[in-house]
Amino acid sequence: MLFPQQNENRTLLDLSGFWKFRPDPDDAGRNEAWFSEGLPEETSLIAVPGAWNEQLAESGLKNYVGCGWYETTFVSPRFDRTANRLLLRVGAADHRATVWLNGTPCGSHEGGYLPFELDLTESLHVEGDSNRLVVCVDSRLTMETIPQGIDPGVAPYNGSGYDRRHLFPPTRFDFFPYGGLTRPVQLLIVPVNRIASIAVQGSLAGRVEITIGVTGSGAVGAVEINDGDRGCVARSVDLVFVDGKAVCVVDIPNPRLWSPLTPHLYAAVVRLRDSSGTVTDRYDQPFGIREVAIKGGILLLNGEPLYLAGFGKHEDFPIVGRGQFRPAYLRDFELMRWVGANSFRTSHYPYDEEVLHLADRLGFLVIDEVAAVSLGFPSDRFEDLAPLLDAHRQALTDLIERDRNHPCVVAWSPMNEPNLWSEPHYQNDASRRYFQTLFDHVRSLDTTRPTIAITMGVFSAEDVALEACDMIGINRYFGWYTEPGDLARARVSLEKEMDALHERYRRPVMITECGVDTMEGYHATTAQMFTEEYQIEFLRTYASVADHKPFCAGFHVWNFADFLTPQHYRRVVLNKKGVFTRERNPKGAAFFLREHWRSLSRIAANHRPKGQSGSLLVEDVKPSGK
Ligand code: GCB
Repeated sequence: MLFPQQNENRTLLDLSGFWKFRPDPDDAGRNEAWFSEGLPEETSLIAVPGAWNEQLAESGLKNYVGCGWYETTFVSPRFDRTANRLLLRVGAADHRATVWLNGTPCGSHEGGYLPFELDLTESLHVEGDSNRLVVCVDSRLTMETIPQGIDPGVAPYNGSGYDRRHLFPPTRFDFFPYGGLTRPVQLLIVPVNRIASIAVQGSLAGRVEITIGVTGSGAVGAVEINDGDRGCVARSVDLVFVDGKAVCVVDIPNPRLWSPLTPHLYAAVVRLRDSSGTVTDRYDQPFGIREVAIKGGILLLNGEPLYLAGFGKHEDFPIVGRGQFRPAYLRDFELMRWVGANSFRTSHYPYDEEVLHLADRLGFLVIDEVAAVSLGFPSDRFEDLAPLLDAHRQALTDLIERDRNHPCVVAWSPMNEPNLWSEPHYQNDASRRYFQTLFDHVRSLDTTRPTIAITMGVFSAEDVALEACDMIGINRYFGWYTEPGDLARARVSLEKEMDALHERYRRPVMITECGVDTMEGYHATTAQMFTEEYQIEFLRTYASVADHKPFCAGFHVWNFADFLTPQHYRRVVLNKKGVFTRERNPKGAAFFLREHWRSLSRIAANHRPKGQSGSLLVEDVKPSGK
């Protein structure tokens, strides 16, 4: 789905602001027709975008999982209704939304974290009149949604005696289940016959293939490649659309490659013209030219070995929750650059599109993940997995369609830690087929990026999820959840496992998570869990293992910042594994990583984020001082 754009053919109206809001724990709203009569009297105000939980905590919304009704009004804009449509674009409604305009249903959407559009034109009042827009957002999850929820019909304890209800609010995952309209809600006035999709793929030689999808018929198109101040550097011949699609190839002479050090962006400017030659639609699609490949078991960017240094993150901020928070996005990039990271993972769901635009512009690499976290399968029969598999495939399709043009995206992650709870119905032919189908699906949509399977340790190298992927990501907590406090044993376990994975698969292996809960201000002279010194020594241990294995494609610390979790005795409000606090203040580990990553020759010159200084001449890892 195209990111919204304002230009001479497209108008963008922002509906951000304070809307009326009412939670609906009893699901009364539909019976009482709140969608046509408007929300009942006792409503709160709510900021859109923003999760409802923290902003309305005192009204009882802190741990609320259920339906919430939103209402706002807008005046019908002036536009030619024969030639244009008015679309509603929702950046993300977590996790399901139904929309009414002036009491008429306009459609619904399943799945959070990803955008959707609905056509409002037919229900729109005449120009100048006010319209009532009502959106019902439901944050409940089921066993057939991505992410999955907790099935109330299933026995509370799993095969290993682990209580499925152990968290409050109950979730399958270790991050807070925020609900609401978390990303922008916008109105778009777009031509009836319009550009609906653009996929750009460039080769290092400067050959660029552009695939364009359109709605309607009769249009002729053309593409120009713009290179900022240099203006147009290549243009296509006229394109005729067949079945709503056209493909063109253009050559850019002496292409400037995208890399973290030189995040150079071009724009593919696509125009549609009608039979009289008038431009009827235009879309400027940014893209970068770079190549990600795996050769001889090594991950490469533009033909050079790539070492990913960075973090697993979360979209989690005080008060807005998972809501859009632009100043914080920039601050996080500032801090990642300061600390010497060149990459991050969108753990455990697709992030705001604006984050990816920033990563393109600022030169960071991204492992892009869908929200399939801690999967649990309902049976040993592949046929019974169909509803979940459909939702999972759809989430991947939507993610790839949204993000495929971002040069920052270096790999697709179709899941995080399936089988976290040692659920039954795993590690069998049905789950093997499930993963094979998923990875095949990703490859059918994009062959230009590797897939990564991110697993935890129970089945280690035997894990069925690893069989069909291109790269292996391991989340390991030796020295924390196992071998607590014992970093010497942790090192041995980590080395042994990485070597075994390499031996068996000969694919790049990366540490996608490792970390320890750390209370800022706690100190000790000996290895003592929860202290700042322990976090430093833990990360030093993992970094030294990862940095010295040529097949290791990187090392991501869990987590960039402390983040809110559901309530549980093992979390003191937050998961405290952040290298920064939730407010983005550094713990001691931030200074360790800054020194370490700056001295690391494996983060080659062109993979260091722009502005990152440090010697590039060091032959090998230089341990940091202590
Ligand atoms: C993991 C999960 C992550 C958790 C983390 C932890 O393996 O992928 O979601 O937050 O462990 O801190 O336990």
